[in-house]
Amino acid sequence: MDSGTNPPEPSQDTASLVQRLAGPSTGKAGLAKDQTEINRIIAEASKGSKFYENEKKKDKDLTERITRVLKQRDEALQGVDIQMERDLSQYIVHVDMDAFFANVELLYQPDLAGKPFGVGRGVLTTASYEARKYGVRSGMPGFIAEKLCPDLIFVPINWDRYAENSQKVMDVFRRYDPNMNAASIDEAYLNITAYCKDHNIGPEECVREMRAKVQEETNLTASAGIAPNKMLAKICSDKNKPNGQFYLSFDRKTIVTFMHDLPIRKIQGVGRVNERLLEAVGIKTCGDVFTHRAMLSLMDKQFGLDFLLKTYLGIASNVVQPGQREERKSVGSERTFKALSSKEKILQKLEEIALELEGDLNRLGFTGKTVTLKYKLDTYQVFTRARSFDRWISTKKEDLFATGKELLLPELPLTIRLIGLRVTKLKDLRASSPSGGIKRFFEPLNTSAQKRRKLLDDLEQSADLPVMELNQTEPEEAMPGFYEHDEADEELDMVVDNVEGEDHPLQIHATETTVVQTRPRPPVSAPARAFSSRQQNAEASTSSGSRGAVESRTATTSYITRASEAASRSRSAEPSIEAPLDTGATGTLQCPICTKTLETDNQGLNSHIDFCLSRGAIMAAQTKAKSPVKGFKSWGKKNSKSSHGKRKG
Ligand code: TTP
Ligand code: MG
Repeated sequence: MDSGTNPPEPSQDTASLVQRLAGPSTGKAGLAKDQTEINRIIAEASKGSKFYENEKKKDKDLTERITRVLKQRDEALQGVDIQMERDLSQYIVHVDMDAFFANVELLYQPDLAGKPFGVGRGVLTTASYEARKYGVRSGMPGFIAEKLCPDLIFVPINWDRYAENSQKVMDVFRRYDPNMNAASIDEAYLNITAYCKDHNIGPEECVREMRAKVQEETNLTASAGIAPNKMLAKICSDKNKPNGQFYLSFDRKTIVTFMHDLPIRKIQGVGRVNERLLEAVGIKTCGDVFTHRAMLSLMDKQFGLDFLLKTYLGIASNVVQPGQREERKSVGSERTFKALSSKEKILQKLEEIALELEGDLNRLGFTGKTVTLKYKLDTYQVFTRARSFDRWISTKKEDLFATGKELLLPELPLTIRLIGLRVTKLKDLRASSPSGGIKRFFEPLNTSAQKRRKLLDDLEQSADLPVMELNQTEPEEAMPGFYEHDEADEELDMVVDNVEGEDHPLQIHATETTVVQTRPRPPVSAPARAFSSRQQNAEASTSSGSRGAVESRTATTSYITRASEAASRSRSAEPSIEAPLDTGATGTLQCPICTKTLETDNQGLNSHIDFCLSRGAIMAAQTKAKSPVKGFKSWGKKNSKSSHGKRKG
């Protein structure tokens, strides 16, 4: 450093040092406005002293630290650390059967070919691709599907057929990867790296061959995605549906480009709730995550920067393995019915649930420490009451019923439309048995779609479930903080609401097979009716009860919020679409639900219909005109019945 009288040339380094030497009180009141010259004089006067040298060192250390922090910040925001996790060495495949239940039905009823049909009654499990052109889709209540496509043929569910064909399909998949992960009845993840190496073929050829084998052996078509990880493979399997495959090049640039314009909703774990939340902060596509990375880093807790950056970069797990029993977090059973107020009838339902739960716990080989009672009021608010024990509970119906009753009685009188019991804090009673001895079971885990499948299965009261093992497909990482409301519940509500009759003719039993999410639920609201102060603790409050038990209560109101939002939309004009919609072609299309005119293609229209078909919208429509739903009037004209299947009663 220059030791002459002239001040050193100002530079980034010296400027910070000069500032530092000026001391901590440079902001004091009454000082000259421009401190530059004063600071320079102080720096000059201090020069050469030990104090100066020490301050110089400290300034240098701080400057270096700042440089490191800035580098870390930049790397974090660019996802540099995350990029290190990118592994492009494995060929991961997601394969998904096309219109599975529908195409299986076609095997048995070939005259359905080319016709619009749906499988199911109250709620459709799936629809043929012809029916999809009208907006008819899985999870849609039959009465809505019929409005969208008056010629729709309703085919009853034949669960045994799907299970049998699923087994055949999975057997083919297993030849390509013995460790494949059967993610649901018609889809699986595979790692075909070893197979490709052993057979000296490329991944695309391998998958083409596998799909051809499936078709040869089952007469069913499958679509597949090939990518470096499960998330990407799943997105890709949808790209060329039906009967197609999509290969995503295994290079970073292609992957990031692929992700850039992808709607965030396409990501597993981002449902309607998270989609709306992200949209509210400007994130519609995965590319938007990068644009808003600074904001997201500030809101890490709410949005999960790591998950979103990985998503943006197309980084996810490439570990494919069969599902583990340990992943199970709960076993439960619930029933939806027409609203009930009578104590006797409610208790009768509870007893039935306890019996089903006993069966499920024994079948699956679990016990647990916590019993949770769930009920849904006629206002659609959902509450839970739980009791935890310091011992493994008895899985006998009488004991489960007794605990459920203990939790329920203080709540009465109530008017409820759903009651359920669930056991958590599980113990695997078969944990010590050799793996070959484990009775294989058919139990979709975790995702709401899978839950829905089981719900629908029960809804249709089909035969006992055949033996098959399905595995967890919940994304291994997900957005924290926000609870995706289970849309299956809404669909069932819709169906129950549409069943005429004074009594409760439709009773839906759903064996709960979900893995309880570890992410927190949304803020909860106070229950509609007055509770004691202990009970008013909306967030799973705890207090010691008798026998060392812990009680909790939660309430969710997402139904209500959404219903009121949707109800505020107007739908006065008459719909005008009668003909099937062209897939792919963009044009002016009118939404049959809200009657809005849209510049979109068939896919866009379907997404819009999905949105419009929120429970609230239907409820509002029903209130306006009991039957037929107002706004659907012009579609009610044709009413073709089919010999192939039943129409909703
Ligand atoms: P999906 O693979 O989601 O649908 P799909 O096979 O019918 O059609 P795609 O060509 O789009 O893959 O589901 C597989 C089967 O699971 C489906 O045929 C019926 C059943 N299912 C339900 O029962 N309820 C549901 O909500 C969904 C989504 C599927
Ligand atoms: Mg499918």
